[in-house]
Amino acid sequence: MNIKLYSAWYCPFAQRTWIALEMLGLDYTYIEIDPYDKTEHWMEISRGKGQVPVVEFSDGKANRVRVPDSIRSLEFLNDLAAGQFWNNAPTLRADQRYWLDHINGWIVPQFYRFLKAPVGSAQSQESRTALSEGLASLETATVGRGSAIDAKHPGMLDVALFPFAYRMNLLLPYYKSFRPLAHASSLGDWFGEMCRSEDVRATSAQVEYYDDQLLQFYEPYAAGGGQEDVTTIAN
Ligand SMILES: N[C@@H](CCC(=O)N[C@@H](CS)C(=O)NCC(=O)O)C(=O)O
Repeated sequence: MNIKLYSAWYCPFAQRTWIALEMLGLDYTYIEIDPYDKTEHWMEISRGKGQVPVVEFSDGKANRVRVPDSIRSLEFLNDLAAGQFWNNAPTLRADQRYWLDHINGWIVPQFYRFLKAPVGSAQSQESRTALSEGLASLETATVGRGSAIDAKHPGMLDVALFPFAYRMNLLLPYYKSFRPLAHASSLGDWFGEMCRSEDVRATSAQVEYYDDQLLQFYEPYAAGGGQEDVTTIAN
């Protein structure tokens, strides 16, 4: 079995897939790529999407596939390893899916909107409130329940949210003087525990001065630039 992860060290979407590979205990080769450089090779690997992550799989026989997209690759890897990322009960799984859409369609875009908005602007106020409310509803509805956020038994939602929670906690206090994850809260506890996970730490260990490098990478975003499609609200 051969698994390759095409990733970029700074990318939160790719970090989801990377954390999953570690948590599921799969052997893989990490390949660093610049997704913004649309070479013919990269467009072929990414099946025309041009975005990381992409998981490339081959079992050495007839079964091979390239899976672009963070959520689709998480699903694939979880299937491959017969993992426990989804709850087995249909009702709880449906609820997990609901909150996964909430993370992708609301929390993630509001985070980027807030990061990009000029301090003091209407968009800044609006996205800050939307982000805080989005996190609060996730926390109230899911922490401690079988459907969701649980750092002791990480699943789909923990893996999907963590890379963004990490960036929120690092970038927003620095660039926007705002700390969205309160320390004394269930989400704060969840975050602390996820940060201590060996599987999570394995995905930042390769880069020296990781936090400083991330702060530098996101400087253009904090000034209103960077990738645009990440701000699209989907629900
Ligand atoms: N919806 C995609 C988003 C992935 C994404 O936006 N990746 C960024 C890097 S963080 C990328 O590859 N950008 C290159 C581009 O858009 O040209 C996913 O969940 O995997």
